[in-house]
Amino acid sequence: MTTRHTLQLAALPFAFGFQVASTALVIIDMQRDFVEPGGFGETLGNDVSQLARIVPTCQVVLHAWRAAGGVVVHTREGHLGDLSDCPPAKLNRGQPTLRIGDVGPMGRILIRGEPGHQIIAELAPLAGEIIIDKPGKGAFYATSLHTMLQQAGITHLIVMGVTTEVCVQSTLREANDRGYDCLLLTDCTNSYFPQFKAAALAMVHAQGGIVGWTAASGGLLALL
Ligand code: TIU
Repeated sequence: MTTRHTLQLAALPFAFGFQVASTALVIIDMQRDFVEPGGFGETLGNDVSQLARIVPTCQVVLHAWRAAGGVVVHTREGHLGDLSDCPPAKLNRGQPTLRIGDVGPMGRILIRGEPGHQIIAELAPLAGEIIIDKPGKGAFYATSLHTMLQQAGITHLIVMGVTTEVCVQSTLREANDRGYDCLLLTDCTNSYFPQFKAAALAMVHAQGGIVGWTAASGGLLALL
């Protein structure tokens, strides 16, 4: 199989056609701040063990995608040390136990370069893979992602990561508006709230794929 061969993946609402050569695997915010205790996710009051459950499946997909020769993009949500890229509306929202920039057990919460900002070891980027540092929920806002994807000839995205209804859904909507065909892998994304995950998945593929496609990873692995 060449990477230019068109593959048809069974998905909702109908088959997702793509070529590996023009598709990127986009892994959203699988960083310690969301997945491990003591980070941003837990300071917001969430049970982070929910998210860790998808890690083995994400790892299998990542290895298969790399073996197939596909482009890989990793994103990380985080801010500059002086918080100049963090709007007060985000900094002051809610009643977290620690705010963005405060010192926690994995360094300063949601700050670039701190231990909590690192992608988890199981999904660590390899040299040559794209890493997008983003200050917002969507991966296209205030980043060079669109330019980098265009330069790489990417038209389709296969998306996984956390959390389904926050950064993943924001990124899918941003990508959809920019003309990308997007597939979300249902067993490679998770939320702190199961009901929000279910609703977000349904919102993506409803109305004939108003935002994109959804499918479990098994079909993709079989094709690759
Ligand atoms: N809180 C929550 O569900 N998510 C985030 O704050 N960021 C991401 O989804 N990455």
